[in-house]
Amino acid sequence: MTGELSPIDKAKFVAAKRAVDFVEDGMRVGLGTGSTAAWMVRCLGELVRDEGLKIKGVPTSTRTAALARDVGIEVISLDEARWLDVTIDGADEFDGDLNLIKGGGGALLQEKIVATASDQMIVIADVGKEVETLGAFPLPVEVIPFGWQTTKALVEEMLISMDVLGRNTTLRMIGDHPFVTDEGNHILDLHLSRIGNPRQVAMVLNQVPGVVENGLFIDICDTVIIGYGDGRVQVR
Ligand code: ABF
Repeated sequence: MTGELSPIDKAKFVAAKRAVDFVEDGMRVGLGTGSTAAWMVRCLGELVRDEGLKIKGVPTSTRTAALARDVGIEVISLDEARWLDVTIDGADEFDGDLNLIKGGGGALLQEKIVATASDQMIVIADVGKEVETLGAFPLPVEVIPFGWQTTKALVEEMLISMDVLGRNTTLRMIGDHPFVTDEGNHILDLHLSRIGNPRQVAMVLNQVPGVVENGLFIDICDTVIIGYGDGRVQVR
């Protein structure tokens, strides 16, 4: 499955492989989105096929659902699962308090719902995702298409009132068209450089009419598994 991996892919793979040690027979498992999570789904599929691991997977995006089915994992909806034993997902950044920025892949809404509906949330990430302070990665904010430009202006006003650095906000595009999430929404990317008070920013962002959810995951992640290019893994 792995062949000759680049250091970054090796780091992602070893973190993903270590994470599946936390998955036991009979578990309902939230399946994350992104390239690191994809390695985890593949590793779980191998255990399902080769060791008869019995799990039910709840995907956090249509692309993760397709991959999970491809590798032989039984996929169910969150409504069928109701609650999950563990969710394993990637991240764009994590800090010392295990607060995260997620949503670089545009799946933050389902990811946050699934992660919150889990007894345990495990983040798998290459060491490059670790930061002192969140914010270098643009913060994704999911907004409904109706009046998105007004929503964008209100978000910018809110940032100014909170004296948050940066404040350059862009509509995420795919080619010439706005990116559309699995729920049919758009994503604003907030280029804030550094977010000194992520808990407060997360709370206030969701008060803005038109904002559906933001990519700050505060007090949701329980464990981070960090992969290194030389094959080392650290569980924190
Ligand atoms: C996903 O994992 C997203 O929330 C986040 O953007 C992504 C990280 O992607 P990758 O693992 O490819 O670096 O859950």
